[in-house]
Amino acid sequence: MSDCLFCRIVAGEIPAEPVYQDEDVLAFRDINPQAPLHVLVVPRRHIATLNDLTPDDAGVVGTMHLAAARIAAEHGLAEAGYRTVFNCNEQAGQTVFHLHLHVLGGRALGWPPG
Ligand code: DGP
Repeated sequence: MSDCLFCRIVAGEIPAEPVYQDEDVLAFRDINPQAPLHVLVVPRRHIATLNDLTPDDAGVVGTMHLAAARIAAEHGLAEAGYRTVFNCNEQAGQTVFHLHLHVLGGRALGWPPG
């Protein structure tokens, strides 16, 4: 989808700071970090929201979580802890409609989120 921001990042048309990639997912630093580590893990294939997942997407969603855990470990956060978040649609604050898993860590994170 040429009008999707994260599709354009995946295609290399818009620069981003990658931290992990494989054949199914790309992870890059959030442009507006909310914690010392704030990475977005996205599927290379366009999926708009969690609501749009099908059973065929189970593998890529698993890969996204494996990437998140790997990134957290590589940044020394496995023991201290970190958070993964999917925002789905407007009331949850989703602003980019290409599925993305936030990986946040490096500070104490409040609960519940706002
Ligand atoms: P969400 O609110 O869950 O849809 O999160 C979207 C995130 O995307 C938000 O934390 C900011 C980030 N973001 C928006 N535009 C860009 C961009 O051009 N580059 C990068 N790296 N991140 C972006």
